[in-house]
Amino acid sequence: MSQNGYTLNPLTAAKAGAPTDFQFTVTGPSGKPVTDYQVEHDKKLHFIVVSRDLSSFQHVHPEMSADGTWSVKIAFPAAGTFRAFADFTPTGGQALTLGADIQVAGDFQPKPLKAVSRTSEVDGYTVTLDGDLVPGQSSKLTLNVSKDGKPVTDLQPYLGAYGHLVALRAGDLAYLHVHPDGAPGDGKTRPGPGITFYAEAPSGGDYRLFLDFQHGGAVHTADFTAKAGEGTVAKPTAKNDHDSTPHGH
Ligand SMILES: [Cu+2]
Repeated sequence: MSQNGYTLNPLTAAKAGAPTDFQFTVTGPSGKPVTDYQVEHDKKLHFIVVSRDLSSFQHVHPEMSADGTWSVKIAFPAAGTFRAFADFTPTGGQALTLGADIQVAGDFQPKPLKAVSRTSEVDGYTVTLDGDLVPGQSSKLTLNVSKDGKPVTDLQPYLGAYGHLVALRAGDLAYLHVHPDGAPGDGKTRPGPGITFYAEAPSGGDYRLFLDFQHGGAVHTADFTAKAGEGTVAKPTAKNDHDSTPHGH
């Protein structure tokens, strides 16, 4: 929750159920709330709230008042522990992602992690995942969007991109660094069906991927569970009988 002198401070006691006004500040090295931010992907601050069991995901854009207090309507769907991530760049500083846990009182029934899958169905769309997370290095992931069996080729720009991907490690919710490949209007990035990213998985293991994309005037969120290391083939340690077979590196 603290890095480079910047700290995320939740101010609201969260409750399960109806949307509530959730407030927080980001304090800077001076100890005062930060009020000057650089715009990244059309917004000064991106706020991501997930349940610790990774079954619930929200990506929202709070409004800041003049004193640096951020507010956003959030519904916590059930009791449990949630993690909030604030993704921002203070003016003149480095990009930061700060995280804080939010406790929501009540009976808590953790859900098991969704099974590993390359397909996600959301709002009548089918999204498939090509590519593999590779432990310890950047790897290319392409998400292909289709509807009614046809590739979607008129995705709408949302926050300066055709898609936004958030990737979290199951178990500790480590937040991965993800870069989009290209941007709308750059002359080479097409509005679907494929949306390409480069993601860095810090280790092997299970990850949850959440893709926000816009089509038909609405934002949709597809989710996947992916295993880092799956699909990579171990280097043979000895000469074998299949030297003509290419290995998947
Ligand atoms: Cu955002």
